[in-house]
Amino acid sequence: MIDKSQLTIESRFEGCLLGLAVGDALGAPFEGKPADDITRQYRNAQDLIENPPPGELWYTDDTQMAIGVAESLVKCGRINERELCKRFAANYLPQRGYGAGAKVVLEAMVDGRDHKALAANHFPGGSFGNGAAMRVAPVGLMFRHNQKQLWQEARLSALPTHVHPLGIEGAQVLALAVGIASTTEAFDRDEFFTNLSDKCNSLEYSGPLRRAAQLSDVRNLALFGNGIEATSSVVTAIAAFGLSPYSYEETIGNAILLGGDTDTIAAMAGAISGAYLGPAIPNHLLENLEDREQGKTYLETLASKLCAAHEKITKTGQ
Ligand code: RVK
Ligand code: MG
Ligand code: MG
Repeated sequence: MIDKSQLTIESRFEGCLLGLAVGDALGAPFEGKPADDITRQYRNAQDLIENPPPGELWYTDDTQMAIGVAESLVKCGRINERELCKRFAANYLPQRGYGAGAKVVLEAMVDGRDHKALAANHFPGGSFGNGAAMRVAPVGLMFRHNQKQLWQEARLSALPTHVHPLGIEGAQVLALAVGIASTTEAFDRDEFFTNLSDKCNSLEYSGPLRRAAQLSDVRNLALFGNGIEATSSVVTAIAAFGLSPYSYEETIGNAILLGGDTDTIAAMAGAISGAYLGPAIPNHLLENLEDREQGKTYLETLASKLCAAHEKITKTGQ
């Protein structure tokens, strides 16, 4: 077992945000492909990590929206709906590739139309896509010291776009996985999955989380799903981390080899892995991550600001 007691909190915040962005960007070229197409090209996770598609690693909506969540937490110290929507609208770039319903809601936000009505009604009962979970990692970091508050704040971070209970709970479970990973010194699989499954309200999450605790063969990871729905991707990402907690490369590589919603499953798995391992992302990937206005350097600074905001709330007991 690897002892993480020497890691600084800040290095875990940075590992998490960069881990999310690199997982998202490396998974993006494979999004929507069947697993067979990817495994014909790559023998295993290590092969994919060592031979990524050529060119810059360009992140998608997952990272773009996680940036908005982190920025709003830095500014307000907690989820403030108004500020969060303001950040989502200011950062919206359609070419990052959004979910079909999320696009409609975000464009209403940008235009100042009634986005709340769209979030509630565009899909009957609201969206159960994984869009609230893919962006929630900063909430897990910010409230890592208080699981009850983490659970409530993750819910608030979902609501502007995802009001379906399964869309919300997916975000809560993923935030909790990040929070626990970021405070864990020596990973204990049973304890990790029991903590998560005990907190769930829905069997859709608690059942697969209990099964993920028993997972030992990567060939069975696909049983957890590779879809765009929160229930077929959130536990998959957590299970990918649980299979290889000692290796960022294995974690995101295995997530991408599943095919389907590769950018998002790798983003979520990468965020958890980075929160646990800190600086563990291979240099050749990190150096290739886009580094313009809100690229690598911006993410590093944002992680540092989020860490300062977290330390402020833990000192003041907010
Ligand atoms: C393009 C029926 C529903 C539903 C409901 C389905 C980006 C719809 C990211 C919908 C992620 C899709 C992903 C995604 C994140 C959701 N009834 N179908 N109640 N709720 N769906 O549109 O932000 O890649 O097919 O809310 O959750 O990389 O289009 O977006 O992979 O799930 O999109 O849900 O998507 P949305 P999102
Ligand atoms: Mg995406
Ligand atoms: Mg995706």
